[in-house]
Amino acid sequence: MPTNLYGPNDNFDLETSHVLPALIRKFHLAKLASAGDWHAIESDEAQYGEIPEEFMESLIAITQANGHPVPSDRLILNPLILNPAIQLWGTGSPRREFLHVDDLADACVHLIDLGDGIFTKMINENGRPIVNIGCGKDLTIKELAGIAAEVVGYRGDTQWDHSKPDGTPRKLLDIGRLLQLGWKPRIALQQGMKETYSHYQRRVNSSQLKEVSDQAHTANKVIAITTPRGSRKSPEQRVALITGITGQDGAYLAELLIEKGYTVHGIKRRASLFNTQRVDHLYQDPHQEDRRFILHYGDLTDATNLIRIIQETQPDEIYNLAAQSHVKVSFESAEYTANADALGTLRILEAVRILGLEKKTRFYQASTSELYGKVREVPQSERTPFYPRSPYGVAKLYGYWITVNYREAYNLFACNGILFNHESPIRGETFVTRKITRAAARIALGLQRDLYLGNLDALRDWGHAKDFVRAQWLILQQESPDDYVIATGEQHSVREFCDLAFAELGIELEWKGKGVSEQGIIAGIHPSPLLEKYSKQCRQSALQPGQVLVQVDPNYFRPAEVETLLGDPSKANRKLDWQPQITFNELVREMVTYDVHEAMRDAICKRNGFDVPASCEIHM
Ligand code: NDP
Ligand code: GDR
Repeated sequence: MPTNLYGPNDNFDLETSHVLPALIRKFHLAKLASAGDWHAIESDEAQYGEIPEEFMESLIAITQANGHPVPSDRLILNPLILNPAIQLWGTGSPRREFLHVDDLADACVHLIDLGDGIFTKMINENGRPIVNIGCGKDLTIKELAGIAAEVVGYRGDTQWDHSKPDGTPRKLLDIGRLLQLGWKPRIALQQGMKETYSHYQRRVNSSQLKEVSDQAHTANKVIAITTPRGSRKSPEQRVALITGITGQDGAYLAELLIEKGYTVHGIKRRASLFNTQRVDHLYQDPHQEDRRFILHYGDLTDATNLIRIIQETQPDEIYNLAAQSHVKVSFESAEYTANADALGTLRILEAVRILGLEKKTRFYQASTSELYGKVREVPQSERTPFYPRSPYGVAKLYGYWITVNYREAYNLFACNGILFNHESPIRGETFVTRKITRAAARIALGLQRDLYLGNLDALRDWGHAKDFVRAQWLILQQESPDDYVIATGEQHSVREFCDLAFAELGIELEWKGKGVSEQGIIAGIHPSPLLEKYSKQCRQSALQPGQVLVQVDPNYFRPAEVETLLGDPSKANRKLDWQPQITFNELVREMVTYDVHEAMRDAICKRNGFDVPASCEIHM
């Protein structure tokens, strides 16, 4: 019964070999890469089989780190090549015993020579004529790697890839019987490995000679390189899939990608109404040829549907924007929020894996500043610990980590954008900014009496959604997958947002009272260029100083509040070259202007006798 064997003519194929020959070949190739000897690497590949893509990337990185050029057909813009270290599997802690094959042969001859008498005696003693053949000593895989590196002469870095399984912790045969029978191993491990390595090199060299003599073969030699990640298509050839395309970010992102030439597929939930207002301007008739905007019915809670859509569309980039995105609602629909926001993310990642698209498809996860919740430091960066404060935040925490996990476990190009609040004229009406700008416009035009809000002290880092979707795209265009904070680095309170929004309409607010009794009262009415534009069509409402416009309703408080959020976008500034282009004041002005248009339409209808029913939206 032999232990683990090694020796010349072992299997050196990196996908299927045992650990010892794998270590020899890995260190040998890494040594060649350190010396920039790509001719030898190619000969090695021809002799011992294709070098797996991941390992090839390490070789390219080692070559570059040592200041040597990489052959142009190998030059790939792959993010992983940034790591010039040899990856070894597992933790290195399992223990194994190794025996040189020549020792095995020697032991077998020794046993055969012993004659039948000895074996008959053995059977009589315990009925099992089995002799374990090993060297009787084990060592850790880490120690083995140390010997292999020394034997081969590789002096560069190695890293242990803990995502690969270790297997059985220890394997060591009891060779007491073999020793009793008078045989001892002869070949020390280091010596046996040296001999194995010499043999390994001789085989490559002889195949090299053969190669040189075969002119035709040399001229036509094609070495397979699998570099799906490195060779990216031009934007015009790319296909993107956006979940949550009917939402604020989905609409802006679809617009941006179509502008860049992408074909954009979007997943839309089935509803009894169209619910496509935000993307109607992108609509293309299904009968039109070469459509670049295509919607599919789907839902993040339906795995089979997601698999089918991803299979049909074969996306180069997936942007997972779909979510139950309202923090307050998540306290009321906590389970649904977890299903859509947490498991929904997992379902998409799994679909990519099931369909074998790990190398083709890049994945963006809409992570959020709500992960920081009860903030551990100010401002919050990629290194700030998370402390979510709502079922939404907790569900998104799962989404964040499963994205990181799939990146690490399956080498997926999967990234998190940790986005701070971003708003726009098409922001959902129940988020505080839009609630304020919409109410301000309607109050100014006499369509609404006042506005009820929750926590006026809440501080947020508010940016414009247009700037933020640009960051989402940039994150997927980098050489390597990573996570980024996207924020403006500027903070305002809900109260300040109100001041600015009403001021756009010539309404100066002052705040009186404390806590739930605080009120926003008209301190003065000033000319508003925005309203004056419409003065011919619609009379400005008769607002008076002293009138209460904003009040606090505790129903809008959250069971657990995120009081303050302020992002540190320096990594995105540096690595993505991303900066917001729209200021806070411009954002508020754009939102108020849009809502004045909307309110004006209602006001004109009302004045001309048409019904303008109030929205039934449950206010949050
Ligand atoms: P919206 O609420 O405007 O849009 C959410 C989108 O997700 C909508 O298209 C919605 O469809 C869709 N959706 C919801 N549930 C499901 C489901 N079960 N299956 C399929 N689609 C679903 O969000 P935003 O555009 O503002 O945000 C986009 C993403 O970014 C979200 O994941 C959000 O959590 C996250 N985020 C947003 C920030 C912000 O400030 N805006 C900041 C940080 C993160 P429907 O139209 O049918 O409702
Ligand atoms: P947020 O956005 O919870 O930060 O989540 P929202 O606009 O709902 O609240 C911002 C802050 O304002 C306070 N607030 C009110 N909020 C609402 N909605 N309605 C009110 O009347 C009101 N009064 C005060 C809130 O308490 C809160 O402190 C948004 C969503 O887009 C998430 O999907 C996203 O992940 C985060 O931003 C970053």
